[in-house]
Amino acid sequence: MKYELPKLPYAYDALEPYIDARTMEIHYTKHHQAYVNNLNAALEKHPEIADRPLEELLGDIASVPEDIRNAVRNHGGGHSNHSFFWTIMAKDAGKEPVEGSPIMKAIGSAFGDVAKFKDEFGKAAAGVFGSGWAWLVVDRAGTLSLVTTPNQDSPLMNGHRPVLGLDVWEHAYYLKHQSDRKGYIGDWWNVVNWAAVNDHFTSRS
Ligand code: MN3
Repeated sequence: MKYELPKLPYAYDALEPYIDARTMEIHYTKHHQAYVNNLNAALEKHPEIADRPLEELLGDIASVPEDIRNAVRNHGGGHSNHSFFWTIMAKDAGKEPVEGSPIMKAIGSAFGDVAKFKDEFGKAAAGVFGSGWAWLVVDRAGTLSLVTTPNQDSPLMNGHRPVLGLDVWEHAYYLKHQSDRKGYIGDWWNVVNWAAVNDHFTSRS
């Protein structure tokens, strides 16, 4: 089985003016495609694991043959992270979770309120040194937790189920925001698809 780019659920310009069309196009057709291609190339060397779900490989990375372990970690993680990332953004997304929704209640319990959560998440995302991701996850204890991962490491590697995630690699924002990562983070909240985030939170995989 070969991995393929998932269909982008909106046009490249759908997230304007917060995320520009050129960045979306390059991010999806070049960066994400490269992760897919490199993941497929790695798995070709070990057809005996090629049919195991990617989530399972990332969740038990030590079980991946050593000669392709880093490739699966980096490119499998990249494919998994980006496939997730596209789903939690949308055109004309609501700027706040629906009042009374499960995700809003859980954020309230864990962080106080949505404004405090956004502040903490934004600080975590801004504080990632170099390239990586900020995540809201359901941790092993079943509670909401804020984590960051370096490079393309997947939260699945730590037994965390992602609910919300933000790519803070420069390739995600440099054309529009240059070195202003905080400006990118602030803009990004305008395109967060809270209905999808709620779906990720309430689905039990
Ligand atoms: Mn990226």
